[in-house]
Amino acid sequence: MTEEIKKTGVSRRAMLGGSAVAAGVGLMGAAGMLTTTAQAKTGAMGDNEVHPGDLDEYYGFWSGGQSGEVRIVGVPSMRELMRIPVFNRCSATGWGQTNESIKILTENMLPQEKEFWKDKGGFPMNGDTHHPHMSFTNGTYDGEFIYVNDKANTRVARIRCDIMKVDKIISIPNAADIHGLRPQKVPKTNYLFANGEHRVPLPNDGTVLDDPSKYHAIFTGINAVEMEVAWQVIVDGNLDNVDADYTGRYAVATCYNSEEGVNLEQMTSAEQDWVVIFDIEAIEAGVKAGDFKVYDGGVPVLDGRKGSKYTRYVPISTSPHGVNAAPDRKHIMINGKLSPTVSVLDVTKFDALFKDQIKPRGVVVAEPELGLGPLHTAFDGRGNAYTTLFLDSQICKWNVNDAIRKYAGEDVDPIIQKLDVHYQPGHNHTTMGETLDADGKWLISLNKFSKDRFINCGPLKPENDQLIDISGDVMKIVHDGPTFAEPHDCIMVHRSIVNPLNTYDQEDVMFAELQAQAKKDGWDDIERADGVIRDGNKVRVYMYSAAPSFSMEKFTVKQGDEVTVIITNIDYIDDLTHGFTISNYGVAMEVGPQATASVTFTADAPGVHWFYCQWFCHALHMEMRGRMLVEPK
Ligand code: CUK
Ligand code: CUA
Repeated sequence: MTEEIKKTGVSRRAMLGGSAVAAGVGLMGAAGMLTTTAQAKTGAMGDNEVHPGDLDEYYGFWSGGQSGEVRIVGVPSMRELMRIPVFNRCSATGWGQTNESIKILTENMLPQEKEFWKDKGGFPMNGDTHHPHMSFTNGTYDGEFIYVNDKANTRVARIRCDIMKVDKIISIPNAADIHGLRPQKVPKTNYLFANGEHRVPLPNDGTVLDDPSKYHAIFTGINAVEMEVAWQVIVDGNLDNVDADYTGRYAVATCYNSEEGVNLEQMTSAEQDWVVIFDIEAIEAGVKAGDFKVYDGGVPVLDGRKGSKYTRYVPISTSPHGVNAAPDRKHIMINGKLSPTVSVLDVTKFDALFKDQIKPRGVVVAEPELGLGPLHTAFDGRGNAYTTLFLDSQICKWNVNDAIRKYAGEDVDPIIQKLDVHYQPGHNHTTMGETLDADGKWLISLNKFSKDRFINCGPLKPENDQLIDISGDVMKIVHDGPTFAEPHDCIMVHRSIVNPLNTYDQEDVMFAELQAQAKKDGWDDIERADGVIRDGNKVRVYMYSAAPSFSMEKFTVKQGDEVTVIITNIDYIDDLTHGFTISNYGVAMEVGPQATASVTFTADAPGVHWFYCQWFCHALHMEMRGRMLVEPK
């Protein structure tokens, strides 16, 4: 989130050096000045203490931004518990190297992507995850899946919460650079809504180049069960963030750059941009009626530009950013970014809007002025909203009903408290706050800059996630937590909802192909598969592992063979993961308890190559090793 900085032309350092407010005011006008500031002192460190041996009450799922991963963080202790590789290459687990992960990374690529990546390793090694969200049933989390976008390579991934590994990655055709992503909440997550942020020609095959008037932004509905694109909608402007409502019928996306410009000046010239409201039922009817065209990927693309029956455009001050549906089922917050306001939309007015009984702005029921740079809003389930103010480096707590009363002309101040955070917050989140079960216990502020909060670790500084106790009347910061690039967003889910397995299930679908191959190669049970199968220059090496040894102490192949090593970990107790590393071959993978994993490589280097278990598993872990003997040609 650096739009403000680019717009003002002020360097990050200058922004942080106290001129943030000045720059912001210059940018937004005097109207952006704060009116009231009920500054509360922070303190009371330790309120979030989780003593050794005690467990956290919430699972936090943090996106990893340009690291391409998703992280599991215990809340309120803020301990990082696990990293889930998604779009990145992971040296520890072999994600991006094992045959199983490569299949997931490549099986749903578009034909032209396959062609492009053919000589470049087969798939991209990077990703940019912004928005992790759990699947819903009846408006609250159901513990099944986490979905996350990849802005860098226009993909969406799904993580299985039983094993905390990715099981599906899909490429989104026609769109460019998926940013906003949200699951449908009611009746359940049938759809994921995905915003293609950047505008590109349709099709983007080189026929149209420097003619931005022919570029489009695309909104995508993904069938979340099958993980395939259901339909797409062309919109005016570009798309930023998106949320789904609590009726299941509508999705709302922010648009900055309604000007459809291609440089900063053009993108921020208009006073107003808009949000686009999508009528999902109307879109489904349009697909049924054949009211679409087909470009890449064989998916129906409907025209949702202004005047379409599938969408409505509600004018909002320039460059709105975050979209957040409140747990009152009724209100959706549009965060102003370059405007000091949050616009509150009333979902119950959307029907009338689509019937053209009211003007687009008629769905706006409040627009409180909160401070400089509102980006995202969270909720406590008690009628209060918490908005990050990027430029002011504050969280503003305000009352939604009071804001509505004020908009209607009453003399009330909706702002309850402003709390300094350190520094420049992007997203913020409350425990269960993006569901009907918002419980108002904890608020996290994901701050883009840590500046002086930690000892210096070089020019690249960590970010700073601050945990805030919101259970009382006054917000209190209780913890600073440094993070590596770049958690844009997170969710915090009560631990009663998430129930991961302790060991794999050998019958799991992810092992089906390996089991079928083992059967063909003569083993009824992959747990006992142990031997070398030669098939021309293709060699399959089966072994199993039980602490502290592999079933094979050596195997022999010929230089130039294409070798696939297939390992089943037959240990079935908790916490007994083995690994398989071949030295000087760049090969390493995780083999979890009761899991089977495989890796394929060419045995180019002759000689003796030790393979060893790289996951500390036993007192004799160092001895858990064997030799690959590669005969020279
Ligand atoms: S965006 Cu980064 S702070 Cu990608 Cu959700 Cu708002
Ligand atoms: Cu097995 Cu270390």
